[in-house]
Amino acid sequence: ASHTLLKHEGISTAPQPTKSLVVANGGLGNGVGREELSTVLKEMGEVETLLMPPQKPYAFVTYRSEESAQRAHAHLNGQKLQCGENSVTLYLSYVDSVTCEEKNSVPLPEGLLLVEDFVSPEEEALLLAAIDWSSTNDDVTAQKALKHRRVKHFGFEFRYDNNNVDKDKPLPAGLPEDCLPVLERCVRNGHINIMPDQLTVNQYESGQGIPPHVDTHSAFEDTILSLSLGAKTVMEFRHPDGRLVPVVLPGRSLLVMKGESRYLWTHGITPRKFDVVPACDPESPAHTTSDLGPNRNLTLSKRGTRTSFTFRKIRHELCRCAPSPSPPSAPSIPSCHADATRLEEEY
Ligand code: AKG
Repeated sequence: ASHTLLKHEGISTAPQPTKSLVVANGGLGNGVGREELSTVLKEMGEVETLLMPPQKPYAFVTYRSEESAQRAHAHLNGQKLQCGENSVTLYLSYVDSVTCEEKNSVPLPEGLLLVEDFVSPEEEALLLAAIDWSSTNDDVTAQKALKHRRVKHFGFEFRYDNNNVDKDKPLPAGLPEDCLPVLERCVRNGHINIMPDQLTVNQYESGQGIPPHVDTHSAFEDTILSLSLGAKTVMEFRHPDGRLVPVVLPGRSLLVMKGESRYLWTHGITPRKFDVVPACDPESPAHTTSDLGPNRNLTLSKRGTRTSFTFRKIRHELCRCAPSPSPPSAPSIPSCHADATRLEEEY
């Protein structure tokens, strides 16, 4: 294990006992949750820090005393740890220092804003109750069960076959009345300067998601609002140059996409049952899971049912966005000239 850690991860282990250990196979990237690992480590003594770098198969633990570290080494090395349905064998080695490659904090894409607690729990309940998923009014709201979620549309149907809206065919159902106070607040607070007239409600069960896409430039105006209700999820923003910014969307938060975040970056939700999110730290809320100082604690968060309300304003004139500044080697950038921007099959 020591050889592999050095060769593949650049972690050199110490020949003598120290207070810190690397726990090979005990990482988030191996499906090990913070709670489970922390529980067994704490049984060996007082834990000072537990670092779980994202996507890595290992974790680092530092004990208050060397005796505790020795106890952990003696009792946990080679032991199995059960994490849900997953069983892993832990291998522990001493390290002189805990070096977690420090990444600079990743800024949100230009034009992206996340407003936490934008609606109250009462408003959330009201909005969720306003959506009737029983299939009796399928036609009115163009309800569809897609491959990885179900959707309903109000105002205008968004069509996934041509990634567009039929602007001359409004749906019989306008936006639900319960949305109005929320939308008025959006206008009042300057998140959008005109009332939206189109709403897509997406409902995702655990394990579901939405392919990365840019909302069709010619179909909608600049600002797109997405209200998250129910369980939190992680939405991934990708720049054509390869940058990836995963953004945690807590329940009752409002995501405002304008400018580059709306026109250039794709957004999508990977279908999976767990997300890597910052461990609860009320003192330093973090929205991007790439925002990893060496002391950023991460954990696995089990997904539940999430319902999002995406509000948009239909565009009646040509989109005037600037051509995308793509390097020749970059993947094709969604632009007005390449409006079909869903990159994966929806059905
Ligand atoms: C869409 O419907 O096009 C979305 O991007 C939905 C986003 C969300 O679920 O927040």
